[in-house]
Amino acid sequence: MAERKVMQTLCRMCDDRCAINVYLENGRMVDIDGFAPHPWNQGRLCVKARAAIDMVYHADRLMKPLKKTKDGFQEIPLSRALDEIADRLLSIREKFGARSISAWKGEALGFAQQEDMVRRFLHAFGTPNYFSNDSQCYNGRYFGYRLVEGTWPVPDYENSRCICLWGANPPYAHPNMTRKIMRARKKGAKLIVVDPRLSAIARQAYIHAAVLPGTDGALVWGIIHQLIKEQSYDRNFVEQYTIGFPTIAEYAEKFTPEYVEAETSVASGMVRDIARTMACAAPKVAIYMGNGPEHHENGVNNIRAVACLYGLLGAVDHEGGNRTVEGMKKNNMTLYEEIPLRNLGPIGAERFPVLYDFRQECHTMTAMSTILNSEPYPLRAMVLTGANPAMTNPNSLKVRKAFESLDLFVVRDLFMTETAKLADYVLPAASFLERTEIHYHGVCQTVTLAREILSYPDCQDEYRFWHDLAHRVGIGSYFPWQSEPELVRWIIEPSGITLEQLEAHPEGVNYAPVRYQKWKDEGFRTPSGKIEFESRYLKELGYESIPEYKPPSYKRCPSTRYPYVLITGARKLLYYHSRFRNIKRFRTAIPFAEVEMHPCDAADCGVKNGDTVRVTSRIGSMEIPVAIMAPNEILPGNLQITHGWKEANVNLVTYDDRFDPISGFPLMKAVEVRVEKVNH
Ligand SMILES: Nc1nc2c(c(=O)[nH]1)N[C@H]1C(S)=C(S)[C@@H](COP(=O)(O)OP(=O)(O)OC[C@H]3O[C@@H](n4cnc5c(=O)[nH]c(N)nc54)[C@H](O)[C@@H]3O)O[C@H]1N2
Ligand SMILES: Nc1nc2c(c(=O)[nH]1)N[C@H]1C(S)=C(S)[C@@H](COP(=O)(O)OP(=O)(O)OC[C@H]3O[C@@H](n4cnc5c(=O)[nH]c(N)nc54)[C@H](O)[C@@H]3O)O[C@H]1N2
Ligand code: SF4
Ligand SMILES: [Mo]
Repeated sequence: MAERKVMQTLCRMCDDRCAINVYLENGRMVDIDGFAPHPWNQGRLCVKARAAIDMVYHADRLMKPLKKTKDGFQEIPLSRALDEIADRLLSIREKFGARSISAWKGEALGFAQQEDMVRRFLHAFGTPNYFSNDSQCYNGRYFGYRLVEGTWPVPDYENSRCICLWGANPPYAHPNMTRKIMRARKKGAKLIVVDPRLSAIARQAYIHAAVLPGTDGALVWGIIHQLIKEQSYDRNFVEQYTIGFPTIAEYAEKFTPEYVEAETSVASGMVRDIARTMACAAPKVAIYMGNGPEHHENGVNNIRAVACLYGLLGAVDHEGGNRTVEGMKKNNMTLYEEIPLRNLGPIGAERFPVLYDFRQECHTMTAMSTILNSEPYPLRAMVLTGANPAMTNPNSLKVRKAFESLDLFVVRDLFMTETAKLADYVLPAASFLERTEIHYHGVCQTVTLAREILSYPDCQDEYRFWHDLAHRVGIGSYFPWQSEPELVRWIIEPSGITLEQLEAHPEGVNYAPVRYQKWKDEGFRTPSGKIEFESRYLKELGYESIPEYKPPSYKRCPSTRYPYVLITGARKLLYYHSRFRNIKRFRTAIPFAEVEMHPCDAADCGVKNGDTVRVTSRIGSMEIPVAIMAPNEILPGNLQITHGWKEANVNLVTYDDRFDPISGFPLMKAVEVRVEKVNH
C-alpha cells in the first residue's frame, strides 16, 4: 500500500506565496491544491502552483555540483567543491582585499531571511558588496513612497471606492491582488488603469489612460493641478500633516489638462475625469504602482508625484485608501550595525547614495563595469544564487563578458541557465519545497512557516550553503544555527510567536491587528514626521526637492536612427522572468517570444504576423517574430517584448548606462530602437 501524506506549505512559483496542500505518495509529490484556511489566498491558486511538481522532478534538474574544466563541466563531490570555493575566496581576499568579493541574490529566493543571510555572510567576511535583482525591481517604488510618506503602503482595495492601477497588470503578475480588485469593483469601486497598453486589467477599467511610456509624471501633475484648481483636495490633512504644499501648488500650475494631453497623449477631458473620480471617492482611493513606471530615467520622481497625490487626497493609511503595513518584531540577521562597511566603498553607493542609504544595496550595472575595468577597485569574485542576470540584467553581452572575466564565479540554481554556463562552479540548489523559511503576508499581517517537503542530498538549502561556506572561511561563529528551523526560531523569538505555533498553524499566525491612521499618534516615518511634498534630504544630496517632471529622452530629443519606443518586460501569466520555459505544458501554450506591434507600424515596416524582425538599439540587436496587435492594444510607435527568452533575449538591446538618478534603475521601458524585416 502506498503511504499517502499531505503537508501544508507556501507556493513560491511567484512572490504571492499562496498556502498550498502538497500530496505525497511514498515521499513523492503527486498533487498540489489550495489550502483554504489561510487568509491570504483562501484556497485559490493560479495555474503555476501545480507546475512546481514539474519543476522539482524535471529531468534537467541539476543534482550534482559541477566544476568547469578545460573539457567542460565535470561532477565534483559537494564537500570538495565547497573546500575549493572557500580556498579561492580566501586567496582572492588576500590578494585584492575583502571588497573584491561579492554575492548576488535573485528574485527566486524572495526577500526575507534568504536575502539577510547573504548580507550577513558578506559583512562577516568583510565586504559590503551585496547585489540583487532589486537594482531593477521594487526599490524605485519603495524610494518614491518612502521619500514622501516614510514607507511603501499597500492598497486597501476591498474598502475602496476608486482603485487606480498605475503601470501594473495584476491578472498576470499578482493573481491574489486581482481577486480583491474584482471584488471591490463588484461593490461599485471605479477602476482607473494607467498603462500605454490595453493590458488584461485595462480591459476591465472604467477609465484607461494610455499614457506614452515614461510620461506618467505629467499625468500625475495634471491631476494635482485639477485638484488644487477645483479646491477638491483634503485641505485639513494638507495643513496639519504635510510640508511643501505651496511649492508643489506653484509647480503644478503649468500642468493644465491641455499641456498634459500634449505630453502624455491622454485626452484633456480624461485628465479632468480622473481627477474628479478620485476627488469624489477620496479618501477611499487605493492606488497601486507596478513595475511600469520604475524602469525609466525619471521613475522615482514620477512615483513620488503619485505618493504626493495620496497626501492631497488624504488617502494615506486610510481605510479604503493605502495602508501602512506593520512589521513583526524579529531578530535581524544582517550585520549592518555591528559591522558597518560603508567606508569600504560599496559598489554604486557614491553614484546612487539613496540606494545604499535606504536599502544597503549595491548597484548591479555599475558592478559589471567595475568587474571589467577594476574601477574604482578590483571586483574579482561573486557567488550568485537564485538569479539569471545573463538574461535579466540590461546589456546581456556586457553581463556575459563581465561574469566570464571574474577570477571566481559560483552559481547556485536548479538548472543550467545562461548565467550558470558562465560559472567556474555550478552548485545544485534546493527548491522552495526543499527548505524551511518564514514569510510575512503584509496585507493580512500574518507570518507563516513554509516547510521543507522533500530533499536531495547535494541540493543544499540556502542556509546550509552559507553556513558550510562560513565555517570554511573562518566566520563560522556568525552561523551558529544547525538548521533552518533553528534559524527561524531565533529570528522570530522577539515576536513572542514560537516555531511550534507556526508548525501547528499552517494558516499563519496574525502578528498585529490591522489599524488605520496610525499617523494620528505616531506621525510619519520621514525626517520631518510629516508627508514630505518637498524633501530636504534629496536637496542636500543635490537632487530637486520636489518630484519635478522630466520628459523621457525619446520625447526631448527624438532620434531618427532609433524611431520606435520599446517597452520591455510586460509579464505573461505562465512565465516568471527567465523561468518555466522548460515546463512543457506552458511552452505549448506560449511557444515563443514575440514583439508586439501596432498595425500601422507593421505596415510601415512591411511586416505581417509571424515575420521575423531585427530590433536594434545603441546597445545591441536581437531577432524576434512579429505579433500585430489590435489598434487599441498598443500605441503607434511603441513596441513591447517580454524578457526571459534565451532564443530572443530583449536585454541584448536594453540600456545599462542610462539610469534613474535616484534609484539607479536602468532604462528598460522606453528603449529607442529601430526595426527591420529579416529575410531568411
Ligand atoms: N507571471 C508572472 N508574474 C510575475 C512576474 C513574472 O515574471 N511573471 N514577475 C514578478 C515581479 S519580480 C514583478 S516586479 C512584478 C511586476 O508586476 P507588474 O508591475 O504588474 O508588471 P507587468 O505585468 O509587467 O505590468 C506592468 C505594466 O506597465 C506598463 N508600462 C510600461 N511602461 C509604462 C510606463 O511608462 N508607464 C505606465 N503607467 N505603465 C507602463 C506595461 O505595459 C505593463 O502592462 O510581477 C511579479 N509577478
Ligand atoms: N528587460 C527587462 N528585464 C527585466 C525586467 C523587465 O521588466 N524588463 N524585470 C526585472 C525584474 S522586476 C526582476 S525582479 C528581475 C528578475 O531577475 P532574476 O532575479 O534573474 O530572476 P529569474 O530570471 O527568474 O532567475 C531566477 C533563477 O533562479 C533559479 N531558481 C528557482 N528557484 C530557485 C531556488 O529555490 N534556489 C535557487 N538558488 N535558485 C532558484 C531559476 O531556475 C532561475 O534561473 O528581472 C528584471 N529584468
Ligand atoms: S499566485 Fe500562483 S504562482 Fe504565485 S504563489 Fe499563488 S499559486 Fe503560486
Ligand atoms: Mo521584480
